[in-house]
Amino acid sequence: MICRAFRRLSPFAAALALLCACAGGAPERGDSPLRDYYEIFVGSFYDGDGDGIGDLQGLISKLDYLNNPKGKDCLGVGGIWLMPVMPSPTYHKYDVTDYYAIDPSYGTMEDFERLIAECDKRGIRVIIDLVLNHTSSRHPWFLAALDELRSGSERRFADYYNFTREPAPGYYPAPGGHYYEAVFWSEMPDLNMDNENVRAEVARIAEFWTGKGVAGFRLDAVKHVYANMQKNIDFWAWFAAMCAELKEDVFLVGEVWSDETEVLPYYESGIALFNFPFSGHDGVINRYMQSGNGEGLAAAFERHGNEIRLRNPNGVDCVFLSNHDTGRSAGYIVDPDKRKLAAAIYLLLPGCPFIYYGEEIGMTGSGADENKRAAMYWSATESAGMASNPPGATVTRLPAAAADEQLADPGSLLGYYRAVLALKAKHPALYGGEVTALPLGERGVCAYNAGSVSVAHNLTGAGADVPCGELGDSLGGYVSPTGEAVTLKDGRLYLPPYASAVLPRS
Ligand SMILES: [Ca+2]
Repeated sequence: MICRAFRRLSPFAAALALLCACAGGAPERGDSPLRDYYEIFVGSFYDGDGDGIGDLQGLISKLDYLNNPKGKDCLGVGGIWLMPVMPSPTYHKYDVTDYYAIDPSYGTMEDFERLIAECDKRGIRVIIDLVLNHTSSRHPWFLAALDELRSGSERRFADYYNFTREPAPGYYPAPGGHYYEAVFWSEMPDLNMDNENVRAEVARIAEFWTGKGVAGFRLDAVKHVYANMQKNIDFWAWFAAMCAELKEDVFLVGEVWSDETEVLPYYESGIALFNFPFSGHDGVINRYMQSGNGEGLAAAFERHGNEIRLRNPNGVDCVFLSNHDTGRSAGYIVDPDKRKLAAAIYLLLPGCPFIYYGEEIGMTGSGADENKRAAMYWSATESAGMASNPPGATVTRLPAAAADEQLADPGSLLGYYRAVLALKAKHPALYGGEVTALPLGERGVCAYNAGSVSVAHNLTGAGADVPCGELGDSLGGYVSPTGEAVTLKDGRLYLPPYASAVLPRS
């Protein structure tokens, strides 16, 4: 198993190794597929044409907020993940009716091409959501399949899906005494990936979008393609190898919404995985942060990284606090200083962190999914461009200040995100480093080495004074929620409450 994993390096890791070899050192962020990503629900982000639904034109007009060539008044991310943009009957679009088009409410393919070009100018890579486990029940393939079953004609599209003659859990009635598999919902019939024609369709879809200039894909429902884990891993290994042929440094990140024992094996496929076990209210980051156990957190980082590398030496950890299914962290982290600390903790962790839109300004949203996908709160005074909430959204507690106000305030949560990302950009080794915990004899301090740099966070509300021997002997920058300075003097590092520091190692 492990031998096979070593042969099967992730495609972008192979490209990264090449970059390192050419440059003779750590890769610059400008070339590396490893970067900070920002997850966007297009329908709630920014409305460019005034119909209340966010769209691609609107997103383009807000790209300078995400990153701009001058680095002025922007968050400073290097990549975006667009939740599904293909035509779909639902507001969330996780059930596709056409894999080769843009949903009309979001715009046109020309808008998408312009988005890619505008992102290129800003050094932003675009990955899009790819929903391959199932289609919409209104997809022409499924409609044709039902026709075939109804008429008893030769099966072509009926073999694109999983039809049986016996009822079973997760199966729904179809014509001619058949039942079809739909794991999530009756309107999301599961595709039959054992059918070579379906795999050929999948390959064509990947080729189409990489041809449009996307940097890669966020892969939906990774563990649901087959009921068997090994068959899933083999499928995604096939998919990753196929995509690497299309684009050498393609970035693929999969959703396995589960605990560590189920997430980690998928690294053998070569794709990156979202770090669900570290996310959310009950996740590793929040639990250790709330209990002030910095040493425990550093040990957890080291252990998780080691577990990933056992499956794939170049596996990439995609850590996050929240996503469109889980509710943002401001809903469970109340203390404003701890919100800032949480930001520093996940953004400075090696790999590719993902920021869910609105997380950076402290938006919340809980309960129904629609609440978690509410309109981005751009301004309290300027309503132009702000989208309507998705139909069905009920309660949305907005942050104390809107994005425009926070952009002008370095002391805001957004100001802190910008400072952390700017600090990280100065130390590109942080994107690819291997975490080694550095216990300093102070329980509240999370300290680790990541290649040629070290990171130290103070998880407590009291200042921490620690020996810096193992960390490094110079200060590469810091962030501090209280504004009090981090200092390094006479071999001791002083970290104010909830502050974080980066130290290059000579
Ligand atoms: Ca619109």
